[in-house]
Amino acid sequence: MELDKTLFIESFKKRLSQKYAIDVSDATNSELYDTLCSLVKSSYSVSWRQTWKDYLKENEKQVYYFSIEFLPGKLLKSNLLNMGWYQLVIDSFKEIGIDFEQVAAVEPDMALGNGGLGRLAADFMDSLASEGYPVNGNGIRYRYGLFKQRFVNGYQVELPDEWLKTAAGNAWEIRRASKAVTVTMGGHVELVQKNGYLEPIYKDATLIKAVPYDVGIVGYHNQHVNTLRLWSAEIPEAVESCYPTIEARRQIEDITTVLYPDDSNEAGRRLRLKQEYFFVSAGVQSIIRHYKKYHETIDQISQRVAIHINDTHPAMCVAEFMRILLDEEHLSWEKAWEQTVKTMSYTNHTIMAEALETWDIPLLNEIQPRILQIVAEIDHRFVAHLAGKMDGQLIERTRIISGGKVHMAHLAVIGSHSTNGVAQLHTDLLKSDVLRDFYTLYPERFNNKTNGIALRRWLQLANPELAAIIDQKLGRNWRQNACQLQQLQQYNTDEQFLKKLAVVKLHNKQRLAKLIEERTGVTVDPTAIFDVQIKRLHAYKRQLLNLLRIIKLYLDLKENPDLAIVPRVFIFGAKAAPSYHYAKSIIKCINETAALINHDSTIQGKIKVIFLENYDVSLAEQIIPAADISEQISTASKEASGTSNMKLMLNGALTVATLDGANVEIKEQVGADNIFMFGLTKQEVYRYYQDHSYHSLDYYHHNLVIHRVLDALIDGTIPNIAAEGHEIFDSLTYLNDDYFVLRDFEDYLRIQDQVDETYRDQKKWQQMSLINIAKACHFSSDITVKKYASEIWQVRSVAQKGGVNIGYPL
Ligand code: GLS
Repeated sequence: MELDKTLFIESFKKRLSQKYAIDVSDATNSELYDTLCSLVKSSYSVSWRQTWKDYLKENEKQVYYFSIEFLPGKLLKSNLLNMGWYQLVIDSFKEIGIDFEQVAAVEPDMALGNGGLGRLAADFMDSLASEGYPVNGNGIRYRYGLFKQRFVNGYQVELPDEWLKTAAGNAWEIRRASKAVTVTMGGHVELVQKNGYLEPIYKDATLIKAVPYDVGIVGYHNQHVNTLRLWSAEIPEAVESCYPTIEARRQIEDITTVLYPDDSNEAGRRLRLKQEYFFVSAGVQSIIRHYKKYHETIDQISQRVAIHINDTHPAMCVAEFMRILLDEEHLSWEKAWEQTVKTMSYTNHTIMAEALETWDIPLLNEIQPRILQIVAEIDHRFVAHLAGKMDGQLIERTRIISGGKVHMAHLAVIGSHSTNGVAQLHTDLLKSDVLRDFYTLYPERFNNKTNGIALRRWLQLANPELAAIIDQKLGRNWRQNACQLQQLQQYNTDEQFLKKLAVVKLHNKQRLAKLIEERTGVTVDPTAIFDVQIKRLHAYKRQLLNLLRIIKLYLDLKENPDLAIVPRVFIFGAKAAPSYHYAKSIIKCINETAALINHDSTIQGKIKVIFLENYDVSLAEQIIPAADISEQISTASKEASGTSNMKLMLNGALTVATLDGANVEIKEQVGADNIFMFGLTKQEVYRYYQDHSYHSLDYYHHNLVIHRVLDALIDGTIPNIAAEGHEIFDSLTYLNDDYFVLRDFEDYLRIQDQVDETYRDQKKWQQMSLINIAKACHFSSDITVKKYASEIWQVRSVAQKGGVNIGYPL
């Protein structure tokens, strides 16, 4: 049925009455939200079923994207946008006196990820559906999402995120008990000869019921709906009686209770390994079960199935796939291995040593002994195959099992046909350093896929005013085809348009200023530069470099309150892993510096420092459109790609950047004149590692500015940081400043002065901003996933692009 306002309002009221037996005027926001979700879901479910049927009918090759993290945030608005319902719902609600924003706010963020890695997976899911690719997500349905962050006396405190227990719960999921599988863990295994095969006999193993919860991923205007399947651990009915106590039950249910709150840091815990095996086994089993339903033989499965290993956490896919092909399907080792390698592909997301997972052999044996046997056999054959052909040391360095540990990245590279990095610089580093030996062995397997972002969420939804003025110039087709945003460049001298850009930015800043006032009580001036650093708190991301500059500015202003600087509001958003002590000390120092500066009237409010609590996807959507400056200041070589850099440029912020991760490609796109670059290069960083010539203490002793700023951390200038200030001081001086903060400090000051100077020329600023918006389309995840589809997975798009909106029925 054609959707119009009258029809929508009628259907909405009817559904509200059916579900809750009330009228609109009596309904709470939760009831309104639930009713709206119910309507939305029943509409897209028709397309969801159809998408699935089309895959079957066409015998499509399907991809399964395994990721231990998915970070979608809220889904209501993006579902409405993709269905073509967004404006209609807003207008309809207005007509019947409902505040849409308040209803949408009821939805809890689906925070099943820590940061960039999980958010990338969510943007990919959106783009894959929007481009009509047959790709399914496979992950874990954590009962608790990423912790909620509160500040108490400036310290980070972590509270549980009971997202499923909120009034709204997860409106989008469908529990599919009939699709449950059993995962076997623990115990012992023996191989016995049976009918000419080696059959594993498990003893004392634990059986776990894996129940899938499916979330529909709605494509943009194409009636294509993919599935994100999240697994939950339960006790199998058949063995319920074996778990008579709450404690015993908890052992099982805990597997999918918490998301490990680490980013680029390996949790290193037994439960984490159980989580990994649990979702890998559940996912792989259900893939093969499904495949067998429609195919008689399994020896060509790689022609119809691709499995993507997103970072090393799902690397056991390699061994689990082998286990099923060998133990259950009785393929020969050679045949099984050939199919496994052809099926698997792997993305590496970091070069941080602590994030390259390894597991102790006894631990893997305890979690799944059969998997260890298979990994050991893969390792054995790998070594045997190379012996005599390759340098012995190279073989030692690349094997999967060495030093008593299982190296997951090695398993992922050896067991797959493709390994990619997430920005050119990162991929180059994989080839030349981190995975160099593997690059020698398998050069053809390595490729780059620079990350991307979903423009729908990060522009159309997050910044509707900007999207509207773009419509005025380009029409609406860019919403379908991101590349068209490039055409904005031609308005670079259109003063009226540049002024409109400035007005939109001001409005966004006013909105953020209001939010800041509500949440922190601090008033900020929307005409000041909004200087934003939002990302996980990690030493390599160098929030400290930013803080040191803030302290310098403050000291300068104390000395000379009339100092002519452009007023700035420094805005931080960052969670630290609960066990990451140093990162938490940095949070405390930023908060205390903020308290000092924000309450010191002698500096006339020229600078303000705002650290917003609980940075998450929803907060990002409010901060990013209001940013003037995007701080991307990691030590060169450490940030694999970054994605907030792309989101911020898309919203017109100018980037202050080191030559790291995707910043390099951003610079290539916008040109050196439209970005503020500074700092060491990757080569310079590596040279320091080699010749050990960096002595940070010298900078403290010989650079008066650095001396003065660092002293402020320990001499009481900033109150309440006696311990944390010393900890940071020591790390930057006596412990030789691992991330070259002091080395890059002067250059950072230089570039920030240039920022001030540029901001004074508003026309120039807006022109630079415009170029950034126009060029951000190169980082659309629609483009990125197309490359994954054609170059790694070899799958085709099966949906017609809408062109004009193909309406979803009511
Ligand atoms: C990360 C990297 O640190 C980011 O640079 C990258 O953008 C992201 C997605 O590829 O992956 N790796 C990681 O473990 N967490 C990340 O955010």
